[in-house]
Amino acid sequence: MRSDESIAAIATAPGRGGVGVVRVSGSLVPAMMEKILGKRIAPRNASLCDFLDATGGAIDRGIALYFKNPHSYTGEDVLELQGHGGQVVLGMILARCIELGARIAEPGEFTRRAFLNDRIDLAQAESVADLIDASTASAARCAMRSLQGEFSEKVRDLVSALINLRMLVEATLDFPEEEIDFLAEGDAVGKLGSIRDKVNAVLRSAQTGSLIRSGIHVVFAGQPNVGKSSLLNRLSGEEHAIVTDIPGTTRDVIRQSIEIEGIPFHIIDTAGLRESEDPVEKIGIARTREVIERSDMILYLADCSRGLDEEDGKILASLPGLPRLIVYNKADLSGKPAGIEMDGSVRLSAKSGEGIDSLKSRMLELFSLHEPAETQFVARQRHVSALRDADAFLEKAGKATQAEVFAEELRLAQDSLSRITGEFTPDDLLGEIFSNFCIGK
Ligand SMILES: Nc1nc2c(ncn2[C@@H]2O[C@H](COP(=O)(O)OP(=O)(O)OP(=O)(O)O)[C@@H](O)[C@H]2O)c(=O)[nH]1
Ligand SMILES: [Mg+2]
Repeated sequence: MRSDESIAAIATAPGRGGVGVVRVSGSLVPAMMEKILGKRIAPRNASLCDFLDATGGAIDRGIALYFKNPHSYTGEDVLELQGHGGQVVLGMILARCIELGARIAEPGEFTRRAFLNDRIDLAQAESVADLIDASTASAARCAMRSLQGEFSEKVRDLVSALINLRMLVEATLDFPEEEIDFLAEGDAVGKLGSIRDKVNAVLRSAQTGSLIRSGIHVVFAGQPNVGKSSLLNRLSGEEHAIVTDIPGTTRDVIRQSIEIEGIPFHIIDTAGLRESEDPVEKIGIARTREVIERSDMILYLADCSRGLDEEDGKILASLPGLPRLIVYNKADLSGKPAGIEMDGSVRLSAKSGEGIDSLKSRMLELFSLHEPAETQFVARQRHVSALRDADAFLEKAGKATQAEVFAEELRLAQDSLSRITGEFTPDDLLGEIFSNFCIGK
């Protein structure tokens, strides 16, 4: 992948549409413009032009936009040709650009160039893809906030606080005889503590941001016949899962995505857990155990008239230590009111729908997602890990007894944070990040 090559791609989604866009970026753009449009057009003006083939015949007529470097998305010369949105005609325009020396862009290559030319940092570049992939309006708003740089700004604040502290400590290293006094006077330990608090606050936001981006995987577990599939159907509003009064009805893992106050939840209905001799049901139960391991939370369902019995106790003890919510179903049969209990469990009826709102509210509460959308930004697991690493280095710095060690841990913490915005990111990671983008972005 060479940055001195000009790249071209169809930027609009495949299919039919009123308008389709072919985008070109690179140093060949001015020369290409003369050939395709028959003239040079002024930057940042919409020009109605014929798009010409090699013989001078018109392929299409549309709007051409020229962005002169560095004032463009990629920071290079960019030409956008807005033609009619048909795959054949757009393919012909693209082929003409290739004929004139551009090559087909790789996925995310326009955004990668924007990053390499310092138009945006890495967290912002990732939020471009997150905005395109957002599955709820909240996720889109949060991605937009990251794209505007809110998350990057928080990270940069942390980095500059660390740099200040490092300067203080490194000055101490230059005057070793004054070591103790210098650190004490400058309150290095106090400053370290306040930076750690800030790192942890950003970490919590990033964890939430990562859940908003990718959604929360909730697995329904419980004994057979307690109403797991009925609850899935109730929450999704459709009859996805088969419901019968025969215990052991569900065998395959059934997945359905829903939205609660803008947060995506991926609900997974599973085979009821019990000792079974039925070979098919046994496979279903093994699969249940596997998906539980990979989920973010367990919603454990029990029959409200029975409560948690000995068998439930055994099953619960065997489940991994994820956030869990106990739900007592079939409230309609028990005569007890639906709602949230003192211990945080929820009583509801999948059949009548009573108590479903309480359930949704508890699901949000479990992840502190009650008022997320207005201040939140999106984040990725990669960012969460980088913040955790930074915190671990700061913790080690706090235990250091020598100024050299203290300074080194601070440096490592700073490097971890810089991975988020991309000042310190290996090439193969960049390759992986951008390869998940769509073509033309
Ligand atoms: N009265 C009442 N019946 C319910 C309620 N929820 C489920 N049922 C009934 O309970 C039975 C079992 O429901 P399912 O949803 O299939 O239960 P399940 O937990 O998925 O069962 P398995 O797939 O066998 O593990 C069915 O006859 C449902 O109609 C409820 O809230 N009230
Ligand atoms: Mg079921």
